[in-house]
Amino acid sequence: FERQDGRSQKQRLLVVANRLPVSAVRKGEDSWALEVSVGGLVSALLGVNEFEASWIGWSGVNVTDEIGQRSLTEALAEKRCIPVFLDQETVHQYYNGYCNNILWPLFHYLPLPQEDRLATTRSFQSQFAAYKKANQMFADVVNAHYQEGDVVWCHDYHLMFLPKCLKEYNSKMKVGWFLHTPFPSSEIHRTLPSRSELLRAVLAADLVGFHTYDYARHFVSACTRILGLEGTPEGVEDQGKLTRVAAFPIGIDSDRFIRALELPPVKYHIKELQERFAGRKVMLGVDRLDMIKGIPQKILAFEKFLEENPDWRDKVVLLQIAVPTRTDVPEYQKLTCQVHEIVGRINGRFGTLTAVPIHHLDRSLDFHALCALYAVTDVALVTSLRDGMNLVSYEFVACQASKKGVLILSEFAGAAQSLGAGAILVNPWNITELASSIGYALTMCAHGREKRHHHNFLHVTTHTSQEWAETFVSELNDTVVESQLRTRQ
Ligand code: ADQ
Repeated sequence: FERQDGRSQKQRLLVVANRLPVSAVRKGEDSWALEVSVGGLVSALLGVNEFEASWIGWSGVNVTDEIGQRSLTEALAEKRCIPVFLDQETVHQYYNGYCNNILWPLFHYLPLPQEDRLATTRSFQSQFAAYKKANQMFADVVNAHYQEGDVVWCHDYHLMFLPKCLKEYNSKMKVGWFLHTPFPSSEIHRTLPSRSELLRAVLAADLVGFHTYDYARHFVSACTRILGLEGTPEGVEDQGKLTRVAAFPIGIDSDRFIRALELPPVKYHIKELQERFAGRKVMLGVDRLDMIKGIPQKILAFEKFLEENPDWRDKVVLLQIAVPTRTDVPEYQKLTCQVHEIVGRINGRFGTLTAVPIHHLDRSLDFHALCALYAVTDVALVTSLRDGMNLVSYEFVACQASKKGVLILSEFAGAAQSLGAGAILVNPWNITELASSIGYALTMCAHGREKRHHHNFLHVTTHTSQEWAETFVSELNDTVVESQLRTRQ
């Protein structure tokens, strides 16, 4: 990267996301243990080293004392992380309330039940106020660390207000915003009471990015229909100011997965798993335990498959790894119970004294164990009801160079647009179709599997997270130049 002053050095990048890529656990008054967190954004940005990047976000812990805040700030600095300290009430209203109860379901086309909606509407104003307050707190920290020439990259639905707050501080700051979830149809978005304010806040950014062209189109439609602005092929125009809107499909650091398969601990895990499940086909689901991931639908389809295909009952096993998230939210607790109940019923129906058809783990796996699981899998099941992209499908493909297993993929995941030709696409709401896809995948001939795998592997290894980040940042740099040119004209 060539800086404007002619010095050639890495671009300074401030990545701002709700959560830092590490979780902190307090070990003493001034000592902390830091652990890398699980999640799509973290996985995507782990391999990006093209920039001199610092990460700004909430540490996930409530630290009110000065010693704690100072020592955590120092500990995080070693990981190039800068904390935003949010008080408990703000977290409750902003994060649990506005982000997770309103924006997350709505952006995934999941309206809340009517009675919850009424309760939500009553507390809506206070949650939205907390949302804006929290975004302002993020902006304060960004502004304190910003140096001229930096690029600020805001992430996700938690921080839709941030571009506006940052531009109010400094209109010359280069600000990009990227959404990791789908952006829903404008007809869904328009049900949001704060629809206009949120759209205007995002439009303060210089560049707005989405995983797919469809999400970008929905956003532009929302701006034209709700705000009455003009949509152009480049984005959205408001009184001569253009906000660029485009699709930047995310990827993974595929080399990291491919290299991991050669490591002794991963090889050891692979051997163990092969011995453990010898004579059975392995099906795999890896998800955060979230209603958007379609885990009950996946397991019910597997049950239907076993019901209709008794010959397969002792020849196939489904490993479902579901890392719990948002465990304090009642809907998520209900989902966990529901999944446990279905798994228990199926294992009761089809299990034997020596084997059960479903192994369900409520936890996260370390990277090596995850790679080994991907490598021994015959069929991966990604059945999201909606998903911005879905990186699990990419990770599975990266680890399948020798096995060439089959990917069953929801047509409602963004990944369906990139891996669709190499996967079996399904509507996860249609349990019958899903069950027959399982049979199709398990019996697919080697040639069919190879062809599909080749298509997907090529995509996953050429559309990486590095490329995603570089493309976004370089477009952001260009966009600013363009808008400066516009002002001069
Ligand atoms: P997520 O909803 O978190 O991400 P996804 O893209 O599948 O979904 O990424 C999950 C990540 O967490 C993967 O890297 C996976 O390996 C890891 N993970 C999940 N369960 C795990 C487990 N049990 N053990 C260990 N690791 C686990 C959001 C959006 C997605 C979008 C990403 C990136 O919802 O649609 O693809 O951001 O933009």
